[in-house]
Amino acid sequence: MTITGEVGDDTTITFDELTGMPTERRFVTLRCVGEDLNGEKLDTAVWTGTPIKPLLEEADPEGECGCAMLHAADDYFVQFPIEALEDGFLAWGMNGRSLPQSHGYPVRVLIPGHWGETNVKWLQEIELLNEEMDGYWEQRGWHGTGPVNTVAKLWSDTVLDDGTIEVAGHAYAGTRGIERVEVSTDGGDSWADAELSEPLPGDDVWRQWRYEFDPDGSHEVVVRATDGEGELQPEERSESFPSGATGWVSRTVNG
Ligand SMILES: Nc1nc2c(c(=O)[nH]1)N[C@H]1C(S)=C(S)[C@@H](COP(=O)(O)O)O[C@H]1N2
Ligand SMILES: [Mo]
Repeated sequence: MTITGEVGDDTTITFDELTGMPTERRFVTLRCVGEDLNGEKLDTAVWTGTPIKPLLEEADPEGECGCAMLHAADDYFVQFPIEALEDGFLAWGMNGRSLPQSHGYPVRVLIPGHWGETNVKWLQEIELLNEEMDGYWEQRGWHGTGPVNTVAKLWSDTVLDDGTIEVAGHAYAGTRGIERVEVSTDGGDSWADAELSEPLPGDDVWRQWRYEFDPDGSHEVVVRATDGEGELQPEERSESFPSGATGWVSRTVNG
């Protein structure tokens, strides 16, 4: 891969050089801006790689916009602030194995807390720019380079042996983290706290939640998260286009 454009020094880094750099393992969650509110384009892996910052510092960015365009082997490109890139990670391993082809082999970028599209797979070039330009999805009207929206997903409802119902899912708010998940079993009139999993180590990870209740006929179950800054997930519904779905997930559950 190369670091080019508005830099003091054009830099080329080979795969051997990259994997010889100080190695870290990080849990990181990714979420696609284009997914439905309760969609499943949200998942977590433990990635092996190295921080981008030392490489950037060596290249010595000089551009005026404070922004960079990342280019990939499939002609994909995305642009966002160097500030976000600096916190990024170059990954060549995933879940203890080499990075699968479909997830970006030989190397991909992971940008903490930003939408999936910034996490460039099959990375070839980091180009420092003088002025902002649209990336592949931004040319098509999306606004998917910034921080993710907060979401609590309702991914399972199970009737337990004693007739109790367990509802469960994942909640994610990027680097803001998840502080609380609340569940309503009466369409949003009253709320109770869900049980949360221990946070995974890492600054950009989801959390699992679960909640049990005794059913009484049909229930409109609604779920909402509060992020680590104390901000409640907004109730107002919007489609994923252009800047990610919003609203509270709800589902009818019968006892
Ligand atoms: N090179 C390249 N990187 C890419 C993309 C792509 O099409 N090409 N898609 C992006 C989008 S939109 C998302 S949501 C994530 C998905 O990552 P995953 O395939 O590892 O789940 O990769 C991002 N990186
Ligand atoms: Mo995406």
